[in-house]
Amino acid sequence: MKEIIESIKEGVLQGDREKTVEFVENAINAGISAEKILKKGMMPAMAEAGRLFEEGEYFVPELLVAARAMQGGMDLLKPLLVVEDVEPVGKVVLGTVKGDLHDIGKNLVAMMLKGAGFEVTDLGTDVDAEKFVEAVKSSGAHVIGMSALLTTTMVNMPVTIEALKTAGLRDKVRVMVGGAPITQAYAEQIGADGFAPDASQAARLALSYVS
Ligand code: B12
Repeated sequence: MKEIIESIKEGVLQGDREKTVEFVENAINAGISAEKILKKGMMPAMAEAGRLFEEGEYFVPELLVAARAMQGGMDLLKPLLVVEDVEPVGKVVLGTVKGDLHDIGKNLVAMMLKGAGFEVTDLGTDVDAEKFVEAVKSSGAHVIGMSALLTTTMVNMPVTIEALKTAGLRDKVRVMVGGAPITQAYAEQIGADGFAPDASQAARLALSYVS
């Protein structure tokens, strides 16, 4: 099993989408759980890509192909993590904030939320405050989740919270935030309801809002 997981890591780090997909298929066929493949294989690989980027060994193109390989593997895992055709436990509007194009973490959060039984409206990346507000209005969401990976874009989280207040929706929806630069302290500072450091804890947090 260790070898299969290592091969997945290599596939992502080399940005080889085809190989990554093949290795993930092998892992699934070998009976390794989707959660384990994600947590032990793909997520550490992306963290390693980040480290190599920080050290100047990887550049944006390497990150892009690694992200594409990761997405290829995630597409295979999605149906295994998501519960279909059950009454949703609640509705979540999710997006990466304005100016920010990072979506791997947000996509994982979406998967885990769906796996926990939520109906998720995924607004994608580069989502401005107005779009979040409109989606909350039209979907009647119980929870809104904002993701930011850049210190320059995390400041758009409080902008959305202000827009929710202006629209008279702040009391109707719980706001949770996450992404690499986000902390519990930052969540409190901007008046969000909660923060989670990873996708499984994000799902647990959202469940705590609807139970
Ligand atoms: C992959 C990547 C990219 C890819 C993104 C591809 C994609 N489709 O997402 C590309 C190449 C496009 C990219 C571009 C850029 N990037 Co970049 N990127 C990364 C990298 C290596 C990994 C991010 C990632 O996917 N991590 C894996 C996922 C699983 O983790 P995660 O996102 O943190 O998500 C988890 C949790 O945070 C949490 N979570 C996430 N969202 C949410 C939401 C909620 C509601 C909750 C509760 C929880 C939650 O759960 C997730 C799953 O467990 C990071 C380095 C790093 N260590 O983070 C840099 C990094 C974020 N990038 C960085 C930079 C500088 C850039 C660029 C500006 C580079 C450039 N010069 O062009 C551009 C900006 C583009 C833009 N406008 O957004 C910097 C940011 C520095 C900073 N402090 O602001 C980092 C930290 C690298 C570095 N050390 O310099 N990047």
